[in-house]
Amino acid sequence: MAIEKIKAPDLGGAENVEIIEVCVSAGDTVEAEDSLVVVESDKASMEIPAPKAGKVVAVLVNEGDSLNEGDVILELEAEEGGAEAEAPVEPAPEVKEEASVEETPAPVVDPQVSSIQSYNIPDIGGDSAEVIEVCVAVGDEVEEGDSLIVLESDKASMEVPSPATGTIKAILINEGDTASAGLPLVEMEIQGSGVPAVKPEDIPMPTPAADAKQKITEPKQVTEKHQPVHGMTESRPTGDVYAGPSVRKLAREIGVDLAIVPGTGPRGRIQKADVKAFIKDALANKGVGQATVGAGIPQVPEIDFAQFGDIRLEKMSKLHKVTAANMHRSWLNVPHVTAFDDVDITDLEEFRGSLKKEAEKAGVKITPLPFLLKALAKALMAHPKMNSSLHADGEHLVYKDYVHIGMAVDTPAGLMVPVIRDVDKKSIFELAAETVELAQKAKDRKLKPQEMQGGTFTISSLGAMGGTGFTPIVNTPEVAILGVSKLSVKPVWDGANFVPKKMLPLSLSYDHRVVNGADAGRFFVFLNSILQDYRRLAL
Ligand code: CAO
Repeated sequence: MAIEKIKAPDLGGAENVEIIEVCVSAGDTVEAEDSLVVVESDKASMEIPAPKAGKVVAVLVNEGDSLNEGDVILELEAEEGGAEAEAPVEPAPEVKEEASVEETPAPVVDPQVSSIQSYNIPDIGGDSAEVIEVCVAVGDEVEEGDSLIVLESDKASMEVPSPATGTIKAILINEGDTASAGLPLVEMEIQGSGVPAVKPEDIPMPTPAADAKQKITEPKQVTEKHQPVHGMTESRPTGDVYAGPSVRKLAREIGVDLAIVPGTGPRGRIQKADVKAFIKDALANKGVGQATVGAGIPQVPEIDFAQFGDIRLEKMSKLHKVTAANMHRSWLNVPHVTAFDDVDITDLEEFRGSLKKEAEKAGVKITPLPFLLKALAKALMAHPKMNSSLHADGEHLVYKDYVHIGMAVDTPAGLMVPVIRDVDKKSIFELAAETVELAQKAKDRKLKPQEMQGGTFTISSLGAMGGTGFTPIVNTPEVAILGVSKLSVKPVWDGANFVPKKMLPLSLSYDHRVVNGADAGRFFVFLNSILQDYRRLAL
């Protein structure tokens, strides 16, 4: 039997596309069309199928390699008379000439005038694909290049970017619809003279190839993904579930929500094995004799509430569902302990008050939050365990030499946690400006994924609302979170008299696998000593 070298097909003209999964090993028998490797760019992923049936003799590429057209992927002992795929490889979606967008002479626009433009599905390099996600809502302001929908076929998933900057006026397609080139997609209000920046048929379609080009100059940043908890979440914009098309398909077929499946692949990518392990776990837990084993989680019985009175059903938003899943995961996985303290911030409040005019001049509003952030950064640097994470192997702690603090923000769509980077290096005024900016972006749903990643600790402030204390849930893989409640004036005994003091209730929840009570106690005392006497920040 002949041994054939199976080469990479045309990847749409792109070079150095990353291999994110090698689906076969030497000795495997493959059928024509079975996936050999998966390549991926920032916007799309594509499986390269076997051109014919046979036995894999040697795999010549690895995960993480860059692939170019003509590179040998593997050696295959082809079955005699074995079925051949109709086409040697799944054709890469056609790369549209993006130049057509740029080359269109820019119309003279009057920025005061707006117009409604309709846009259709562009050429998606095949007959049709399923709409697996609609990423925008009516009223959303989108920028050119923001994702409108995500499409998925058997072999590829891809995002359709907005062709222009404007406001979504109507969405003409739904999740689950079958999309094909030319079908109506959205209507947008475009600011300008009424001439669209790009013609509808010019919507540039990202392809693995097109994105791979981008990747050469802008390598994807490798960042840890945080699991949002306690009602906080990263918004999961389009495709934020990091998985290839075949994994998505498998998950859909067996009804698994990928948002709650932990990925063990490179950069946390979810692989088929992860989905299977997840199912296995779920099945193992279900029906376990709780009296003897104790590991199973008893199901909450389903109740027909309508028998007690009128009810109405309201669909939970995607953000809400992701938040719920992540809170549940953290609550089940992390042994939580919460410590409470009331801190005397009378002096700090006086200092804050004295900065009011200066702050106004600098164009910022100063709440207690930036002071808390700054004090936290100092405390985290002095107590690095509180800024660490438990390694996935369960045998190491990962210490981080940076202090990036996530801030829970209440938004109409749900809770989000933008991350303020390098808090230790920023001034109070800078932190005040950044918290306002990030909170606004969160409320406008304008946060970019990287603005919600990389946090080392989280602060959740309910101080403006009220309450005397709460137990925040750790934002795994971080190991601690600070909850802030409402400041109140309380009588404090100074040794001779009761004097009125402004007391701030704080609650510190921590992961008891990593942080001992004594670690947390020392950290809390250190933090509170700064808040009580802000001059200590300079020590
Ligand atoms: N005690 C008393 N008053 C407080 C306070 C506290 N602990 N913290 C803030 N305030 C005051 C502020 O000084 C401000 O007062 P003025 O308007 O008189 O100056 C007012 O409350 C409103 O503050 P704010 O909410 O605009 O600003 P902030 O910096 O305190 O918080 C942000 C910003 C984004 C954290 C907040 O807007 C928010 O979204 N909080 C909700 C977070 C949340 O939901 N957490 C729970 C998540 S887990 O379920």
